[in-house]
Amino acid sequence: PTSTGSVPLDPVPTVKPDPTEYQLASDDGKRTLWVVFVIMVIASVVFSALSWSVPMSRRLYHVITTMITVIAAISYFGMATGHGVAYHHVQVRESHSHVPDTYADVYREVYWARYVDWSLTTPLLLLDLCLLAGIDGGHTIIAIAADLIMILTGLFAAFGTEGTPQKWGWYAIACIAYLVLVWHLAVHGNRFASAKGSKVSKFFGAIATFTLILWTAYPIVWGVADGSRKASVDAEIIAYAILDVLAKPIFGLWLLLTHAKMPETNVEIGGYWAHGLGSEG
Ligand code: RET
Repeated sequence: PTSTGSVPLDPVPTVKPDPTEYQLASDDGKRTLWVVFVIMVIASVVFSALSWSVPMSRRLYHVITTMITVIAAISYFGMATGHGVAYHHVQVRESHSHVPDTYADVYREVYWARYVDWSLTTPLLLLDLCLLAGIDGGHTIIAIAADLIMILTGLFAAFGTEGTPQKWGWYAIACIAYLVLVWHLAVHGNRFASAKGSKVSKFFGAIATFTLILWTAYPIVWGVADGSRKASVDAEIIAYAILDVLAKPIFGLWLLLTHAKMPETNVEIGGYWAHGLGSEG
């Protein structure tokens, strides 16, 4: 029987590592990456089409939300064509019944393109939510800063060396940053959204809850796949694919369609920023 686990720092294994093995995406994983690429392209086209009939003064959510799916499409194109992936050395312990444990030299595909995507798209998703609730600039910037710390330290965790404090240390720091973000969104979001009236407040409560549930699934998938390596690379690709489609195209569609029929959600920005030269409405 074999089991996987992290390598203890001490004692150093005396048994020679087994020959090199790889944990790679199969055709299922690669096909999934292509499917999500196509979904993100379609979502980008739909979101920009939805913005055509909307005057610039009410188009801010469309612009931000289209950027989110465009960035995701670019990232998925990269991953589907084999870019944005590194082979990270992960030693896997193999226990045997009568002989000492051996340590297989395993290299696993880690898609760092995700973190580039997330570092750009999660601040934009937060911006959508902060604008919806009407959260002030200071609290919005804190939430976005915590979000950036979460994604960057999550990237460091993904490339942390097993058996050292690196991996789970960075993961813990990322989780603390996530809690800061959740705190800002929940506490300040509800406070500001109530000031915008019961309609906006109810909608914000629903879409923010949807977001928090989805976002909390990411560190869980990470823990099972990148952290303890219990999930295959394919399973990881498929899990993130489902979450990404819900967190970007579905989230975006919900936001834009609700915005269209609920004028109270509009972001009150005056002057040139909102109205341009005035000719677009
Ligand atoms: C990591 C690992 C470290 C701990 C935490 C994480 C959280 C990631 C999140 C990602 C959200 C991504 C979204 C993508 C858009 O489609 C980096 C996985 C807390 C919350 C919403």
